[in-house]
Amino acid sequence: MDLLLSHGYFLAEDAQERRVMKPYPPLGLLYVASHLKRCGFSVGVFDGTFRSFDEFRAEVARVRPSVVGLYCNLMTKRNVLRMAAECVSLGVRVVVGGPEPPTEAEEYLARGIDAVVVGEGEATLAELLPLVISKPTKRDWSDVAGIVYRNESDRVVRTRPRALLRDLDAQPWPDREAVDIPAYLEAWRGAHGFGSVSLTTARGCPFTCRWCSRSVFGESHRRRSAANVADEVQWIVERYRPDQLWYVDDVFTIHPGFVRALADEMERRSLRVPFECISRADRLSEDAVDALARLGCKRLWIGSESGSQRVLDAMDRRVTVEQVQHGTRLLQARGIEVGMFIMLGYEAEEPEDLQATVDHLKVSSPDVFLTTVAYPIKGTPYHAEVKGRLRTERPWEEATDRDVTLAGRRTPLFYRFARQWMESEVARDRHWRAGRYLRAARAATRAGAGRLGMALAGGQRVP
Ligand code: B12
Ligand code: SF4
Repeated sequence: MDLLLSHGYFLAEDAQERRVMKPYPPLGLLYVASHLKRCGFSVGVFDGTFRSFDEFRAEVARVRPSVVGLYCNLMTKRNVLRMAAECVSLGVRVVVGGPEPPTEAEEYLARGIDAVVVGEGEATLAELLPLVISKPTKRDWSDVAGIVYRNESDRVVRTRPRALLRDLDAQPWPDREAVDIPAYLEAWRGAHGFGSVSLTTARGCPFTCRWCSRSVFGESHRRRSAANVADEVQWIVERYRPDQLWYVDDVFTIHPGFVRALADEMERRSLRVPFECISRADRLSEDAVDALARLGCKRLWIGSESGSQRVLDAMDRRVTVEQVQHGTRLLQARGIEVGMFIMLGYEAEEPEDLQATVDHLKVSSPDVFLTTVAYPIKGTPYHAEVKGRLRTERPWEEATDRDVTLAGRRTPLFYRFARQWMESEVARDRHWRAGRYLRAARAATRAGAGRLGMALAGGQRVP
């Protein structure tokens, strides 16, 4: 086998993800697999989602591929480094890609990894693989765009950037047959009563939110044609019979004309599959929302982030609180549920901004919202801004960007209380308005405890 592709996500090891139980296979890895197969390479996929690290080790020892290729994001870094070390000890070459490694390529190379792929993996691996396989020790890979590697003199070389794929329709669909999609659907159905399959209609986002990682696609935006997407949906439905889809696009309605064209194309084929997607409130015109409803959109997630315009502007979100509230009304009026992502703890956020967020959540009344505390991801403007204040006690191999704290920011304990207050206070308001007074009283108690905790922990700062 020329290449065994894998990733560092083992569901059994992740208590949080098991609670959520909404697993998807990594689409990017499957895109790389289908592209390379089409180029004539023999490619295997070890999908660790429902398997273990030991099974990965046994698979590599059994198959002895020429190269192992690992997808890595900030959460899976620890496992990916363990997997790479295992391959290196077995004498198997390792190449890594995905959003995380390019930002600290030298660290990965220092651990025996042969090359870090920067950006899209398809064309780069097709060029790099034959060199790694046939001339593993004669390392002059400087002609291969989009990699970082150590040359024969042990010098780290970063080659010129790889041009992005121009025609997404010309790419094969992700190689879903290389993984066990029915097992994913079963996991979903066991936990939620319905099963979901993911796909994407586009790559990249041209917006510039300061905390968002765009290490793979930069600020590009390219999309597939509506007919090509509808062909894939039709195939997924016939092959796997999912109950819903998830379009993983960064901003699904970025181009309202596309959503309209996709709705027309699907109607022509009498295809209507419920789905979830993510978008921005400023890309939700009446027209776009009509098309979403025609397509069968069940829930749209908005990156609302904050109810304070000051904080949104500091994030460079380029959206107003009113746009979020207006978009939410439009969607709910068409029977589409709204989910919101809320971020606490961004730079310069004060308790009055948190209050503004609670007020905003009460006014807009999303069907569901998820809170997270801001963490600076390497390679983003936010990370560059606060770099000097990052603190972590773990060695590089073990620390993810989520383990760092920020000197001068309120403590993690404060944000634990703030999330409790925010979630309970919004729940209290909702129960009260629905006449569920007992539940409102219980939520009020939890909200009060959160408020008290915030007051007690609010004076402390991370040293
Ligand atoms: C869908 C998604 C999820 C889903 C599903 C993940 C999955 N298994 O597919 C869920 C909700 C579970 C998720 C969770 C998280 N996610 Co997420 N997610 C995404 C999202 C929106 C789309 C991923 C995708 O399919 N992209 C499309 C494919 C085509 O792109 P790609 O995966 O990058 O693949 C290309 C290249 O990376 C490369 N490549 C891929 N694999 C390989 C392998 C090799 C060997 C090589 C050489 C190259 C290569 O080639 C591919 C094709 O060109 C991205 C944003 C984005 N636009 O990519 C964020 C993103 C990947 N997520 C991110 C984050 C932070 C998370 C979480 C940590 C959030 C959290 N909960 O705290 C968790 C981590 C969970 C985990 N244990 O892994 C960040 C990663 C940042 C970073 N530096 O690591 C991103 C980039 C969002 C962002 N802009 O900040 N996520
Ligand atoms: S957060 Fe969303 S809109 Fe902002 S840059 Fe990232 S993908 Fe684009």
